[in-house]
Amino acid sequence: MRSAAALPFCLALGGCSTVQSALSPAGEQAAQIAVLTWILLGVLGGVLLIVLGALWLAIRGSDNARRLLSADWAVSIGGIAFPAVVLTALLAGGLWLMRPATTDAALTIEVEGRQWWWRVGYVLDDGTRIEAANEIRIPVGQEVDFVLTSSDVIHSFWVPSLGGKLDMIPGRTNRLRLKAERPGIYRGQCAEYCGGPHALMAFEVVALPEADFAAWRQAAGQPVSTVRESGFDVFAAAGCGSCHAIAGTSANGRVGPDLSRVGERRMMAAATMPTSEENIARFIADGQRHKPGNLMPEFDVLTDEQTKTIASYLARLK
Ligand code: HEC
Ligand SMILES: [Cu+2]
Repeated sequence: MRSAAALPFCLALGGCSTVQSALSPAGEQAAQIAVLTWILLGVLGGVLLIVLGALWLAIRGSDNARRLLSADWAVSIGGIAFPAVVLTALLAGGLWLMRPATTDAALTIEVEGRQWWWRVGYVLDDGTRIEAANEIRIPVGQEVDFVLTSSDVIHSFWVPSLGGKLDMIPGRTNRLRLKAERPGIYRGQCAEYCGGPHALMAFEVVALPEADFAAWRQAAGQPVSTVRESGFDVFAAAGCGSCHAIAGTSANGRVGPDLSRVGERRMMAAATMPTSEENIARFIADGQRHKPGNLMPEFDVLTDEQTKTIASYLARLK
């Protein structure tokens, strides 16, 4: 009996790992939410105790206590003034804690929710863009403005360790400011059911020390050097370029993730498996088994040799 009662607590504690937890904030915005959570829990816990105490008095208390409890002034204070003051204070405190930013952040990153992955576009100071997918790199200690859109249905962008969640609504542009206080990998996921493999629609935010981020940004602004290597012709002949783009080549499809630097991303297929030559080959030949319902057709018509050649080419794009 006792162990059965403990079960819900154990399940709840299972959510307290640090990669994806609103209770282990790694940034300013997430810290505000965590503070608000603890304040609400504390104040409302106190109110619950007071109410339970009054209830106990009303049932078990002496006649005197019960008469006191039902006096007009007790009802006015306890039933009207007290809730009005407490709720107003909580609302005001919450609004103040979560006040929106008034200045523009130094870095803007566009994220578009798609069934069932994330298009990522970095807008650089000189106006150029870096295209990516499913992995968002940000500099530690700097505020970043996320510009959130959707190309199909409603998705929701949520990185619990960094901040609140915000819906991505077709036809609308929403903005969310986040800042990571320490380097690390923070997991995010779609928080609005969007059909099919919605549960397999995650992503990672990689927070890099400022110098590392600057170096990556510099490198990522240029087409990768391996694009002329063998493998691209097989990729092109298979028709992959109609859905995928690789910077500096004739592949310029926009239906699927940009593959310009797919080999450098930690995870693929919306953070459902680590990026590797083997996993890329597996996804090409058997992607529907790995992620049922995803919008990339299986290419089981390719020979093993062709699949391997393409996978090895893509894995080297970094
Ligand atoms: C009809 C459009 C289409 C074609 C053709 C297509 N893909 Fe895709 N591809 C997609 C979509 C959509 C996804 C995203 C799947 C997901 O994660 O839900 C994807 C995902 C991928 C990924 C994972 C990328 C990442 O960063 O997560 C790789 C690798 C890939 N495709 C390689 C290929 C190769 C190689 C070919 C040719 C043999 C190909 N694709 C042909 C639509 C396509
Ligand atoms: Cu979703």
